[in-house]
Amino acid sequence: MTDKSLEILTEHIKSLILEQGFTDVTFARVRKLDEYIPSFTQWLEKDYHAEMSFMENYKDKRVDPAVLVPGAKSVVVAIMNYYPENKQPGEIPQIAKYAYGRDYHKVLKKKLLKVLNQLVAEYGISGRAFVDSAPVMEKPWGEISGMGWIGKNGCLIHPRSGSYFVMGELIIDAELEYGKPAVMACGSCMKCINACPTKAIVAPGVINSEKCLSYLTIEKKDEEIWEVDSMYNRVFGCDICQDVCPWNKKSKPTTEPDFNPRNDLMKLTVDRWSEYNEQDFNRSFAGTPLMRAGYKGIQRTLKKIKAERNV
Ligand code: B12
Ligand code: SF4
Ligand code: SF4
Repeated sequence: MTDKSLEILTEHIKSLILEQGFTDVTFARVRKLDEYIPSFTQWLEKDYHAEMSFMENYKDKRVDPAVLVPGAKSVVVAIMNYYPENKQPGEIPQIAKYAYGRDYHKVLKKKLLKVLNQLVAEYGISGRAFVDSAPVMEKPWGEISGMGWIGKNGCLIHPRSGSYFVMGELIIDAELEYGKPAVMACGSCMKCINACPTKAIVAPGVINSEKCLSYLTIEKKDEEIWEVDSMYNRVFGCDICQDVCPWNKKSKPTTEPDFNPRNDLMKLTVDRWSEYNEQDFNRSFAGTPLMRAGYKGIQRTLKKIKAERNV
């Protein structure tokens, strides 16, 4: 391909992605993620993945998209802002902002597949779409492609959009024009590390999941949460280390209707939660991220929140 045709194809993919409502898109050449292997290996060795044993699987594929998708040449990184226009009142049990509306896996995957199908039809390109659905190291690809840097809070930060976005990728067999790796811009700031109530950020960018309220409320399967003294009023996920980040000061509300808050989310007091039985819960929250914790997971966390409040 000539430089001109690379440029044309890259611009075409960019406009297809942005037409789907994504906030930004960047491109990286497929290669092994050599510089990330030591930190990832250490993270696993220290058991910072807690009981997420799926993080131990398919390491060869996780660190090299060419093993995951044979013939792959490019990673297309797409992000979508989910920052809500209105937030839950602080006194009710808090749901992380990414979980206010429809499950992002479904929203992003559908859009990425639309783009992929068009590329298949127009150019005979082949590839796969991923949204946290397979062993892909999404944040490192965000860094390499120039989308943003991995902040001390462990989240990818976009210089203009902050970190309230979710991400997905197309891994395709066509060459494109690639971005330059992003430069870390946290500087001497330590706000997230100091604000994390459970001290789960054990080093800049390194999260000990066992202590992280996001892990404990979403991924942990046991019937009781013993690892932390308090839930800090988090019933599903946690945004504390993002809320304090100066790069999120200018966050703009999402334009994706699927991310609008479901049902009576703004009024979910402890009492209102108590009125839900499993059937109501499943009916109300079908298709939302809350199904990952499920009725039992949410009830388990609420039990701890209630015990702390003595209600
Ligand atoms: C496992 C996981 C979790 C775990 C662990 C969190 C973590 N930070 O690793 C738990 C359950 C705690 C979690 C929580 C959350 N998650 Co999560 N999670 C993932 C998942 C599935 C894998 C991340 C992973 O590989 N972690 C392992 C660590 C070791 O890798 P890493 O974070 O990429 O870190 C690299 C750098 O830190 C770097 N590094 C560190 N030190 C050094 C030093 C040197 C010298 C170098 C070169 C590199 C380097 O190397 C690491 C790789 O080795 C991704 C999806 C995916 N498939 O990638 C979503 C993902 C990261 N999560 C996401 C979200 C939204 C969240 C929450 C915000 C949800 C919430 N509100 O509750 C929280 C945020 C918690 C936090 N502060 O990070 C988004 C993040 C979007 C963004 N802007 O960054 C992702 C990308 C999902 C998506 N598709 O949108 N998550
Ligand atoms: S998500 Fe919450 S508990 Fe986890 S590292 Fe950030 S502030 Fe700490
Ligand atoms: S709060 Fe400060 S240190 Fe933490 S991610 Fe944001 S800029 Fe970086």
